[in-house]
Amino acid sequence: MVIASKQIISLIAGAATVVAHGHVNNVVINGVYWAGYDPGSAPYIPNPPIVAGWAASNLDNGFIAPDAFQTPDIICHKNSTNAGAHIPVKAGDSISIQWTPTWPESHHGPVIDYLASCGTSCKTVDKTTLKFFKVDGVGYISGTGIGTWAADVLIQHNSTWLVKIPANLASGNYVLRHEIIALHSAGNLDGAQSYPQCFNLAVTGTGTVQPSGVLGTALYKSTDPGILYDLYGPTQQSYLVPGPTQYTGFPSSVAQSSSVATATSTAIPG
Ligand SMILES: *[C@@H]1O[C@H](CO)[C@@H](O)[C@H](O)[C@H]1NC(C)=O
Ligand SMILES: *[C@@H]1O[C@H](CO)[C@@H](O)[C@H](O)[C@H]1NC(C)=O
Ligand SMILES: [Cu+2]
Repeated sequence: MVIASKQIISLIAGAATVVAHGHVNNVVINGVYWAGYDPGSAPYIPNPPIVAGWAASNLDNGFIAPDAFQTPDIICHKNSTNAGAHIPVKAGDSISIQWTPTWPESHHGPVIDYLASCGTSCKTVDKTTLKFFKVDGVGYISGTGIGTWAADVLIQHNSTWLVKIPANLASGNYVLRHEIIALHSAGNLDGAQSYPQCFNLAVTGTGTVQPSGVLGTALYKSTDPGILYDLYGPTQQSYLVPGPTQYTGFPSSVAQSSSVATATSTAIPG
């Protein structure tokens, strides 16, 4: 009985902390809603839904700090494990990635999307072998003072970010690594906050491009100019989105808009 009541207490504590920061709740593709992994409930229920979002131990909706950027936690969040299902998507489709409401206004920073080929299966691929290439990366956008950042635009669009799967991307299985980096404390070494979230996609199409990428553990260093960055300084215009250079044959970010889901689907196991 003692153990049972402790479990209840930790469950309540877990639920209570889920208000801060955030995680991706769902994606919407062509009006269809696909659930993500819910770190606030999945660990506590016997048979959590099999979703395309990777499982991770970010129970507090927290972040990866720069001192862990060379560890596997930066790949798809803390102790992440492969999603057991995937979402079919056509090259050229846009994916509306919706975070839990509401991304905190103080957490200005870039929004970055990567893809990595899984080869045969994203369900079984070893995450430490995934090589990520950048699909888009938006940082400072406009305005004086702190100005408007990609994360602010995400808030303006119902906590969603629209990413386009390049039309010329080769078909195959990919992990989509979507990430917000919050810069409110990034002026201090180890002060930036990375919130990576991964989804498995099966991309169909006639494209042929499959850029080479870099390992997740090699994406960033704690001293990169886009990571160690004073958000309260005078030079936002010169902000450099961190990570490898984007493949030039891909469109960069697309115009943002919120997506309204008109149907719901469940991810395909495997
Ligand atoms: C991740 O796994 C390690 C090793 O099992 C464990 O010590 C640590 O507490 C885990 N982290 C979280 C956030 O659950
Ligand atoms: C914002 O997202 C929520 C959750 O998906 C949805 O219920 C609501 O209709 C959306 N609002 C707008 C204005 O799109
Ligand atoms: Cu936060």
